[in-house]
Amino acid sequence: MYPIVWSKGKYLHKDSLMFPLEERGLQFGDGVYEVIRVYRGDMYLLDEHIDRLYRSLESIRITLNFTPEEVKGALKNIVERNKVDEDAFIYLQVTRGSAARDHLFPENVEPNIYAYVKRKKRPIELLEKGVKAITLKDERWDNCYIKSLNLLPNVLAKQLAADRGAFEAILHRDNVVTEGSSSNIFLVKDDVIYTHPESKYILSGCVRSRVIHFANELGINVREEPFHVSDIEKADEMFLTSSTSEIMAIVQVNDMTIGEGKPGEITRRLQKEYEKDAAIVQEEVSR
Ligand code: DCS
Repeated sequence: MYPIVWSKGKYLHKDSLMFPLEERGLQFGDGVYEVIRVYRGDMYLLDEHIDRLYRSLESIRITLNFTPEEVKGALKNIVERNKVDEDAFIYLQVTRGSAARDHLFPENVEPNIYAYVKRKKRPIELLEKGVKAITLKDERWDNCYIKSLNLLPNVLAKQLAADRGAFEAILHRDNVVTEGSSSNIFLVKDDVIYTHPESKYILSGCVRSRVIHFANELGINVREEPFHVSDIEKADEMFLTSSTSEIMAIVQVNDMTIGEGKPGEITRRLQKEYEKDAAIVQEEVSR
């Protein structure tokens, strides 16, 4: 982790940032967060992430005492002050604040906010080869559009996937694929891309929206329509998207091979668009 972090208007050394035991994020998961990708020191899709942060905050009735511009400025400052010039991500978290433990909202308590930057290389090998996924019942609550700190079902799903040698768990409600444990899921059939529509059952991914934009630019048909677990066996291609995984082909689901077992044509075209859009320098990509 880079040493300079930002919290509540102050720039501090990471080891000097302290929160009391009675903190709403720690005790109730009463807060929201964002993970923002940084490529060679440039934040990618920053406005989209900050817009979503404020939507999440509004939906759980937290009023942040910083404007979106102030938060963006603070993030730019930690990138600059830490002289971040390589691939990294920013973790940004807001909670309802520090107060004696009580389920009710505390009065006159200001939210806790902090952000740090951490080095993270692109997952080049996985991007080139694709990953395996499993299907799993979506056991989360009904408000998955909120980027809430309550990630227990997501953590358990991701771990179960890893236990079975897979990278991601594809979640489904009544056999309708919603999203991954930490990604959005897409299926390609007959040159049409399908993904779950924006609704309260998925997190509206910043990369998801960008992929839909890329597909439109490339003249590839996108249908934001639900698809079923049973459609997976007929898929030509599948991929997942997230700020840390970018656009990653899913080449196996449970025991089924998807397409030819390697990233398909449409997935690769979208990956190229992503690299252009994020101004990823070419020598980093050995493809
Ligand atoms: N769905 C869920 C449940 C997620 O947790 C994420 C990202 C996404 C979709 C994709 O959203 P973005 O395209 O905006 O990243 N999860 C972040 C996380 O917790 N770690 O890395 C990314």
